[in-house]
Amino acid sequence: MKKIFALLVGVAMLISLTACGGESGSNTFAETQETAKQEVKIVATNFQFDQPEYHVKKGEAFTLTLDSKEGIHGIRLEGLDASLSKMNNTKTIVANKAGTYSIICNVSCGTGHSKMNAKLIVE
Ligand SMILES: [Cu+2]
Repeated sequence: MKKIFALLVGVAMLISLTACGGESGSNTFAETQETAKQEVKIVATNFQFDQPEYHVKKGEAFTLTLDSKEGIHGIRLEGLDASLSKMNNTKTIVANKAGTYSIICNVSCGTGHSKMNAKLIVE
């Protein structure tokens, strides 16, 4: 009887460990072929993005577009494998998880480079 109980505990622990591992391994954002329902346009100048935060809905495809109005900038979004640049400036993405994710400039654009950051909030 004790052996069965120990076995059950062991199996339960294994299941919970596997569930945790699966979650941390998956990306928050993925590129998609779906038609976008939302649009996030980030306008970059020297040396800031036009808004401190941008909002999207979880599970709804959105286009993320970088408009470099002044200077050359790029975008690195936390949880997305790809990045945006001046030449490759739009992507359709879907968010799988709610949360707040950082947006930073990934091009060494000048003296204010380190101040170029914003947040993407998935609701
Ligand atoms: Cu920069």
